[in-house]
Amino acid sequence: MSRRRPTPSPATKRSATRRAFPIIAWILPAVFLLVAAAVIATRGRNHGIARSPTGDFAPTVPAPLAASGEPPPGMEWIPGGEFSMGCRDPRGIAHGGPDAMADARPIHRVRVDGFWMDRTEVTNAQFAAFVSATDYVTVAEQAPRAEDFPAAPPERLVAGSIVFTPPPERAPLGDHYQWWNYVPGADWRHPAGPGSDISGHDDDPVVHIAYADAEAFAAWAGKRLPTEAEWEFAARGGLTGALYPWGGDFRPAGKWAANTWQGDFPGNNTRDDGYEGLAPVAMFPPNAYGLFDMSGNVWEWCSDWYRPDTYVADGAPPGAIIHNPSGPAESFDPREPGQAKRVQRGGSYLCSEQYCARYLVGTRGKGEVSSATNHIGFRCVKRGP
Ligand SMILES: [Ca+2]
Ligand SMILES: [Ca+2]
Repeated sequence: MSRRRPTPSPATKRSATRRAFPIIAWILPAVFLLVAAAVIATRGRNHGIARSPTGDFAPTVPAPLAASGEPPPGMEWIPGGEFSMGCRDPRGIAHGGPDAMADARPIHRVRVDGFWMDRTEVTNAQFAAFVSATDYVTVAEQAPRAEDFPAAPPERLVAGSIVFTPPPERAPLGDHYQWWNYVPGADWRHPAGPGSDISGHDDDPVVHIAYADAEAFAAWAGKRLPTEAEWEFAARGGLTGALYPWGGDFRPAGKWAANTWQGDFPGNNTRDDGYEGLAPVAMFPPNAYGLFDMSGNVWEWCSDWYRPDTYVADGAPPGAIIHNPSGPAESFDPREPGQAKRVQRGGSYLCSEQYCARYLVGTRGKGEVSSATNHIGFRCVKRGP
């Protein structure tokens, strides 16, 4: 049997409204508080990044696969799993810098298998052991060949590398020739050129490393260079959409978390983080996977060719999960279309929010494969069980 609800009279409505008012007065603030708490909780889980309406950063899901056997010396187990790869436009956020970082979008879903990764950037001592065992000669130690540089005068075909040389005064940030110089005699043993050396710097990351040098070391060590996806998965340390390998604050608890640049780039380095140039490896806390200096100190080579549209051109439909991506078949950088470039990740001690905020974990860098400088190094990975 159903009972028809009587139509209330205006007086009854007013009476009901008066009765309901205390309830409304109680419910509305409660709903507001619940919504506010949910927003705060969501921001907490995403380490300072508010979710966009598209919800493009989905939770990182580490794989359950555990490491088996003894860890290789100096390496950490990275479990692999699913994560959202890329970076939102960081302009406007604190320390986000002036670059839209368009080459790091769309943010997309990737799965990588588990692997071992060097805990630190490869050091001078480690590279010296490789050279001692193999008599390897780096690209920077070899004179450029005339057939590769037909327009260069013979006196310019001398071995050397590119060294950061800060100008005495403020320089326009659009002209990097103001602070990069090709220095004859600069190489991994002489980071600033002839007259400099690495004595006492065994634990500094090795620099002036061209891509072929990094590959040669990795092969000798029974390792390989990471793919860009492996590198970013490892750098994120299991966090979801975080700005940095350690979370959402550039300086957690007021402490420096990476070796970057403070002061007016490129002429005034205030070295507030304790280091004007290179820091020995592992001077700042590791991320949750036990990896040091994934942000800052030296750039790290990855095995992928660089294209600014890699994430667009992978052709994956929306929602697809790309498994172990290894990058495009060939390099193309519209800014320097004739140069073959590989991906570099993590930024360096020269990264500044004024100029290059690529200490942000999802951002991408690139380098011409034969060009070494005194802020480019690498670390290796090794396939796991
Ligand atoms: Ca510094
Ligand atoms: Ca680094």
